[in-house]
Amino acid sequence: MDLFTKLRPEKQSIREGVTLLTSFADTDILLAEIPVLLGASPLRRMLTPGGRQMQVAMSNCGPLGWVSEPTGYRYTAYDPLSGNPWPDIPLSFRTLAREAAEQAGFSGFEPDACLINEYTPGIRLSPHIDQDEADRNWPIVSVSIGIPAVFQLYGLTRGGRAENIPLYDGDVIVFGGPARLIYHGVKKVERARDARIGEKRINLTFRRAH
Ligand code: MD6
Ligand code: FE
Repeated sequence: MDLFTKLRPEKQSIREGVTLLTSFADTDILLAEIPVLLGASPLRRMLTPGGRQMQVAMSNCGPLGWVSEPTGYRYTAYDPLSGNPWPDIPLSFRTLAREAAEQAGFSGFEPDACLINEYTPGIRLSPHIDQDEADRNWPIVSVSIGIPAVFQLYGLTRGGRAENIPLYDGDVIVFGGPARLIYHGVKKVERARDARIGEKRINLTFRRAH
């Protein structure tokens, strides 16, 4: 069974540099990898530079992983919890990221970092920009798994009114070009249940960090 038999992907341009690929990812395949990845590098709530604990639980796979610490944000080759390298990005993840980027007009995307975010109902992600990556010509490819969430898009400066984009299991957002440095966040997640993972949303963001 190929992608288009099981899924009905559709491409929407949200604004210049932001492409939404609905129902693009076969999340059963992605979910099969998650326990192995999180077994090696468990989810944890990192500390912000302000010294607070983040609500969203995070981990990484790939040659590099994004970490937040009281000293700042950075990409590391080693999981600070274990001292081991982050687990490899599974082939199915890399293929998905490359194909999604291609659909959005970014050819040859080879991520070296994949941040894994986990939300439970009531959790939100405050507006931020992703600017810890060396080459911002590459997009970020973001994959939603499990219960829905509302992604909020702002502008190039903090504040203002958000454009709300509902994201469902299998949806992929590609975020690059003139939109690479726009503020975005995730609204408080509503209570819902996914048959496979329960009251959870998992988000994968693929990046070219170095
Ligand atoms: C999330 N996503 O959807 C959080 N960042 O859980 C992000 O922060 C994000 O989706 C940059 C590009 C795409 C994203
Ligand atoms: Fe982000």
